[in-house]
This record gives sequence, C-alpha cells and structure tokens, in this order.
Amino acid sequence: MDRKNKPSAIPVSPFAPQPIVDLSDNVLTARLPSGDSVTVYLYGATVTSWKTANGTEQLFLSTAAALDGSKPIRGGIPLVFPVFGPPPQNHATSNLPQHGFARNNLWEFLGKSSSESLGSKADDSVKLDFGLSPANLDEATRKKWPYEFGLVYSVTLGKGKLGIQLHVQNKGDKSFDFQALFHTYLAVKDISKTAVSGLKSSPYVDKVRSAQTFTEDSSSLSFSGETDRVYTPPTDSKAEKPLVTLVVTEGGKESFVVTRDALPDVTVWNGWADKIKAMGDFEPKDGWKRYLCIEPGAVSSWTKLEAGDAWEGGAAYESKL
Ligand code: TA6
Repeated sequence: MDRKNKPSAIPVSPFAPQPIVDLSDNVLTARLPSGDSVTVYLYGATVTSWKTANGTEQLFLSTAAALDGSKPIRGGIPLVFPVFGPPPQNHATSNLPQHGFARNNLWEFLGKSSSESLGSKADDSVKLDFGLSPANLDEATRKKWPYEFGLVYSVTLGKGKLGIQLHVQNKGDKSFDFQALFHTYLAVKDISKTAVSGLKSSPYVDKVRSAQTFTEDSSSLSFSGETDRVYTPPTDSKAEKPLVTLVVTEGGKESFVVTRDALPDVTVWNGWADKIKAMGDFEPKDGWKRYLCIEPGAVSSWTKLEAGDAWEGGAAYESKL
C-alpha cells in the first residue's frame, strides 16, 4: 500500500564530499572527508602511512627506509608472500629472498571503490585495490618461483580503521604451496609501556629461544627485551577465544584492536636495541622503543592452492587513540 506523502529517497548529493585519491610517481595517497588518510607505495604495495582524522600517525616508518625501490621498505605494512622468513631448503621457495618477492616488486594500482552513502553523509571509507602477477616480475624472479599466480591486495581506509585483505589465485595448471603475512609496524609511544592481550593459551615458536615452542600463559604480553614469536591458535578448545582479536594497550589504555579473518597465526616482533643497531635501514637507532610488529598471517604451515583455486585472508586495525 502506498502511503500518502511518503518522503522521497534522499538523493545522493552530488556535492557530498568524496574521498580524494591521488597516484603520482608510484605513490598513492587517499584521504577521507573525515581527515583519515593512507599512503601506499606501489613498490611492494607497501602502506607507509596511516593517519587518523586528527593526523596521528598509526604506523612506524624508519627514517632510513629505502623509498626508491632498491630494497624492501623498513616499516609500514610490508607484504610477505609466498614465504615467511628465510625460505626452507629443498623447497619451491628456496631460491627466494627472506619474506618472498611481494614486498620488493612493483604492483599495479587496479582502482578504487568507495562506500556510497546516501544523503549528505560523506563517504566513510575507500577501498584501494593493487595487483601483482608474474607479468610484474623480472625473468629471474619468475624462474625462482615458476607458478602462474594472481594477487589482489585491498587496502580499505575507514574512520579510525584500516582493513587489509590479500586474495591469492592459482591461475596455472599445477598446485603451489605458499605462506602469507602482513608485516605491520604499529607506532607506539614507548614499547616498555605497551602490552598485547588475546594470546593466552596460544602455543608460540620463540625465535629468541632457539625456535622452541612454548605456550603463552599470560593474558597480557609485555615487552622487556627482543621479542620474536609466531603464535598459533590454542589447541585446547576450552582456552580463551581462538586467536582472533588482539588488543594492544599502552599505559593500560587501549591503543589498537586487531581482528583477523582466515589468518590463524600472528607474529609479534620487536628487535630491541642490539638487533636494531645492526639494521642499516632502521633509523633512528632508538626507534625500537616506538614500534611493535603485530603481523597476522598464515605462516605456521603451508597453504596448498590447487590449480584454479583461490584463497583470501585479511586483517583490520582499529585505532583507539
Ligand atoms: O616478522 C619478524 C621477522 O621475521 C624477524 O625475525 C625479523 O627478521 C623481521 O621479520 C624483519 O625481517 P626483514 O627481512 O624485514 O629484515
């Protein structure tokens, strides 16, 4: 039944402020009407900056990071694919560099889409898509990992939020195994006042203790030295919720909430003073005090992708600052 004097749909105002997206010199910047912004270098499709509406930088970027494509960018969100860490011997990835080739090759910008919002409400998010395939790799890299793959990486900037999603497609006629991880350098004011909750009861491989496996027994992990751990979901079903939501706090106050989808593992890393001193592209040298890597991934085993199949994994960071 048609009501009398039914209000007409609010037209989408052609003048509602829209996200601004700019690409020049292989650097993409996007800014919402709210002021939230993100910067992505097509080299490695590396997010190098994520700022919330008040202009606060949420990611750590070394001031000595190579931004000229000469080596992976130190900081922001480097992408790890198809192998995490130093590649194993006698494996299809053996000839690849540490953390694979996704972070040290030039991706393509595939386009943007924004969440149209009715009426005068400004667009409250914008999704940026980036692509990488063998066509983007040099011959030498293609020979080192000779598979027909297609990657689409989506970065979604929202109000106080950054979502990242990786879609992996096997476009060839033979299966391949891969690992994938987002190597996110979160900015913190002081690592000694920072803690992470949501890891309790989760097994972890501790690279600082000869890669032995332990079980996290604290509900809040704090930092007093080099930390390099790959956490996997709790095996005991009675344990706390599986490793889905992590909360980073600083001085007891929430700073980030990290959620993950189809990424069962998470690496927690801070190199501390000595490791960072030895990293030529990590500056300033006291910068170890102001970052914490929370790295969602699928890295504790290999994901096999059959010919023609696809896989997707994602994470979202919400700033509470
Ligand atoms: O994700 C942690 C880690 O594997 C650490 O062991 C450390 O090597 C870090 O990555 C940095 O690796 P990169 O190759 O970027 O120097």
